[in-house]
Amino acid sequence: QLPIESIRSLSDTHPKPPHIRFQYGTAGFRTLGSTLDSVLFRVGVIAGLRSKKFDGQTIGVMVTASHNPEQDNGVKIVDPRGEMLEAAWEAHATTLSNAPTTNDFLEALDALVRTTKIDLSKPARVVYARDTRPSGVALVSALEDGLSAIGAEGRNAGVTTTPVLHYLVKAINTKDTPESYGEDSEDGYFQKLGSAFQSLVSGRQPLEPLLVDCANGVGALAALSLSGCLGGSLPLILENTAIQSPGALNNACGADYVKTMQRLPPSLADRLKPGQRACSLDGDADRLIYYYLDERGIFRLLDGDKIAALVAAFIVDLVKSAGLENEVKVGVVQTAYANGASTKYLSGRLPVKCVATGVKHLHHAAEHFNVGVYFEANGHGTVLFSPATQAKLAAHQPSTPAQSTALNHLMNLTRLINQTVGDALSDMLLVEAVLAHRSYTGVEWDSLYVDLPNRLVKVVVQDRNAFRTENAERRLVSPPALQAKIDELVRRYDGGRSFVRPSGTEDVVRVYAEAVVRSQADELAFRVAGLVY
Ligand code: 16G
Ligand code: ZN
Repeated sequence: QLPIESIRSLSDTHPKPPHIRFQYGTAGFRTLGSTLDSVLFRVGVIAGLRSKKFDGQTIGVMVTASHNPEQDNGVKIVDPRGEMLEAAWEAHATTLSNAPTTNDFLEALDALVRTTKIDLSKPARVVYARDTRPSGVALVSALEDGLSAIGAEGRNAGVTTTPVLHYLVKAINTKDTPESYGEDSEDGYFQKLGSAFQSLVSGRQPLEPLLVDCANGVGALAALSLSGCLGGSLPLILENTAIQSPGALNNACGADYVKTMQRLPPSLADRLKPGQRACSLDGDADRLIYYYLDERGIFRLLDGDKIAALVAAFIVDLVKSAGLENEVKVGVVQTAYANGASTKYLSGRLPVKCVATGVKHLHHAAEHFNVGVYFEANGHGTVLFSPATQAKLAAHQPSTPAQSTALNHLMNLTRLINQTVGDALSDMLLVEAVLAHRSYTGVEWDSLYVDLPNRLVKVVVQDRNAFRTENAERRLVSPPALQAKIDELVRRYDGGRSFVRPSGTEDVVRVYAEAVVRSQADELAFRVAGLVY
């Protein structure tokens, strides 16, 4: 039986605001922080039920709105293996969050318990965390009310990054098993990353200091803890660490700013010396974008596509050096936003798959490779080593010292890389390890291929749901005839490519265009936008 009375009395203190429709989208619930109280309460109850469904395994809840402005907030649920919530439950979460009254909520809960056959006598455990947003404090206490309403045992992981929370979920659920993922604490995680990194770079030329733009968010705290676990192997210069300054979060800084504006955060202007590497995290430290200034002081972007190219080529080489090239196949997953030049570079070397936008699509596609490298152009991504591949690495008998070294590096990569979800800080160490091995500066990394100029514009339309896509969002099926007009335009541009898709996080339609020449990419984007409008 559901604890109806305890849910009822607590739910009444977290009423759903009328006239707002919530949706569990690509990145969970996300909107103005001040409207989310009832959602957090209900997510607490849902997470408790989800845990019961998994026989008391721990479920995660992360309170964050990532790169969004400071006044926004959001929440997402993490499944027992540290992965994003299963799609069917996204729909349940949406339904439950929109029940107008406590009675409706109770009825919907009852229906959920029956249709998904939840055994209510099972225990429930939930670990939760938040980013540095001021609205997070009250939202966490609404979440805690939800947990106590359903009788779930809560563990507060405090203020930390999204990927740390994902890690914790997996570490807690594998604790004391042969698959143990590591110590279930933030410190345990950073120690694990730090020791894997130090093994990977030992004996190499020491790395030049790296400038890290922390977006004035939780990444500042995490990067500080991490740097304490690197044993001086990588000096970090932390910038934009003002987590207490109202309005500073993600404001004119951070990975999303750098990628969309294609420019340096103004706060770094006097900080970055030509040739020096820098990177930006986003507000919950799951996105990473690199950049540098060339010798003329011109800003050069090294985005998720460049990270994928750098990392995939490195892993392919290690696999070959370890004598495993016939047994371990490396593949790459991208989205339509991947720069055409990156797709060309990669597909000449290994299998490349294109999927719809959103981490869960990339993650699932990457699971089909022995080693799946996935990065969105915006800097979200990681590398997955399949369980069979990890077993193969562990069992492989190298026949030369060179094979043994390469094998060791691969094993350290499996420890360095967060297998649950992309982590800006783990990805940063991965990039730095590869640069150290290749003796690359930003310039050499950048020259793997030359980005095609591109432009992203958003268009406010009457109804973005009228825009439906196929072929991994690369073509529109509706509105009718629009795709034919886009094709007709694209044909007129040298190296032209353009596509239109509805945003999953904002009430807009996005238009992407690229071409061989900057002015042509801009023109194509604006002309396609004109067709959409
Ligand atoms: C969300 C997704 C991100 C995607 C972005 C696209 C997750 C955790 N995050 O932030 O991967 O790139 O949405 O936004 O899946 P859009 O649909 O508004 O273009
Ligand atoms: Zn993020």
